[in-house]
Amino acid sequence: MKTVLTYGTFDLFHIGHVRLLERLSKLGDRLIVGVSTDEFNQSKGKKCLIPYAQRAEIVAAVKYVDTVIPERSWDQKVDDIRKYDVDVFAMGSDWEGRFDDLKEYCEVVYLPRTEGVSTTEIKSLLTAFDSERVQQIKNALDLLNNVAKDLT
Ligand code: C2G
Repeated sequence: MKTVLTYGTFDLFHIGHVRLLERLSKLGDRLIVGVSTDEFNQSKGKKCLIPYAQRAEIVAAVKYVDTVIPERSWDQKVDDIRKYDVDVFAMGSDWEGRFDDLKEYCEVVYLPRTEGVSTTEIKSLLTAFDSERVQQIKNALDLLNNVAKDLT
């Protein structure tokens, strides 16, 4: 039984997360995912929109995932590798090199990120739909129309 372990926030779950989990599942027979708790995310300086319980339930519902555990600190990885007899620790390539110290305990793999999508980009798209922002855009368009009328 070859076990793969990864960690992540998985906020605003998107296709980049799905494609990573799919590829990770192909590295072994069992995929364990540590989902960052809300408290740990605060220590990472990451503001989550979706609370931990929902993020964990969404990841657990993904067919490529066998087990979900809470990620409460940076330092739990070695304990988790031992506890679950992990063969491969894998992350997306934005973490390239950051966890090479774990090579002492298991294989460490970094897989290419899915380009063009991220939780940050989705958040910025959401602000574009913010009603106040829409009103500002409407006001600007009205102004431009009036200027255009004056010029004709
Ligand atoms: N990811 C990806 N492609 C994207 C976005 C994310 O492959 N377009 C990968 C990341 O490389 C990471 C995983 O999906 O391996 C989860 O990404 P995040 O939810 O942003 O997790 P992160 O905040 O990087 O937390 O201890 C490690 C941390 O908990 C990782």
